[in-house]
Amino acid sequence: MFQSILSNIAIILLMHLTMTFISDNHKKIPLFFRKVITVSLVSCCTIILFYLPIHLNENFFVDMRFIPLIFLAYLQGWIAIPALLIASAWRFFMGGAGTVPGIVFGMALPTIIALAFHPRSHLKKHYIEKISIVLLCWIVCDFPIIFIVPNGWEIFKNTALFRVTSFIVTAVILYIFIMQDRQRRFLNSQLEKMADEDPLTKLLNKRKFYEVVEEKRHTLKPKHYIAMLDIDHFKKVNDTYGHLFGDKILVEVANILKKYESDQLVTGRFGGEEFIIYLGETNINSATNLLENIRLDIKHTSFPYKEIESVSITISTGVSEFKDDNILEAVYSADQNLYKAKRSGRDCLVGPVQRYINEPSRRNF
Ligand code: GH3
Ligand code: MG
Repeated sequence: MFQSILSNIAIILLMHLTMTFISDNHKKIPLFFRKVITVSLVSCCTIILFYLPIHLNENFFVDMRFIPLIFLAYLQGWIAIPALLIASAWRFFMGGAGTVPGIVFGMALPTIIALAFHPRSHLKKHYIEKISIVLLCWIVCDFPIIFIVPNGWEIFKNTALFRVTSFIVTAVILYIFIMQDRQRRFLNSQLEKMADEDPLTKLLNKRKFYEVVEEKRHTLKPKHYIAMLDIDHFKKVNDTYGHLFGDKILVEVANILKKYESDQLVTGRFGGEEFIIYLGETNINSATNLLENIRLDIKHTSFPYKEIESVSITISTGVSEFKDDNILEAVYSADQNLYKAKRSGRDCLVGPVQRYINEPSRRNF
């Protein structure tokens, strides 16, 4: 009997390991296929359990078939229904004396109970409630033995403690594994974010920006441009209004840049008050027009300071085109053009065709 229980647990944990692998690779698998794989895994696991019976006496055997189904129903909701239908159909075609009770009490009712509790599954510390669900499922599954099987009360009485213990121990182990896994995935995603994102503006940092651009430049529009944007006289903003207000402006500027993000426009924080943009465009004119829109958008945005004053800033932009060369060379050329923009009075854009635009800013620092 112990061997059978352990083999049931092993199959359930194998299912969990496979699910973990799918979740770890969720970015590579489209959502629809992930759902299909989940349903297939849970129904397969349930079906395999039919073939690993736990004998309660010579003629009567059970298994832990409802565990995969109730976990799926409790944690993921309605997706458990197709898994239940597949497993039920399989059990039906297997035939035998216990077919209907095996489907109704062994799988369908426990799955419905778990589904009813699904909206509460996000409540983390309600352990008593979670154990009660397993207990309730066990009662629904095993109680009918008393009435259906000859000598049922004796069988139920002799096996109740052993059955309930095995269900609860299996459910607790599985739940701990699932929660630990979720925690690990959450921490991994946080780490990934921290490694890729600038913590203040939430734009891509320099390293991730280069990585994304290297991927994009081989797939997108025929021409590729890099723009460096630098806030004019930002030191004076800090000196006048304080660094915290300076930070607020950096965040707001980043939010303006994010509005323009698309498949062919990637933004990042280069460092300090410098931002970097990649554009996949058809020609320099469309790239320049877009960058000019961004420059004017920032220029015409007011940043309220303590509700008593409205501060405006300007930016200077340097643009370069990059072809098959190293991205760092394109960044270098854009930076050179940015210095030209600064030297020619700021609040303007300098590109590969030496286009200068200069307008009086609302407030000059
Ligand atoms: P220019 O028009 O020539 O670019 O003048 P500038 O004052 O903007 O340039 P400068 O290089 O002299 O000064 C940049 C300032 O940006 C100095 C620094 O305090 C500020 N800065 C850099 N990073 C941050 C930041 O994360 N937060 C804040 N508040 N200020 C920053
Ligand atoms: Mg500056």
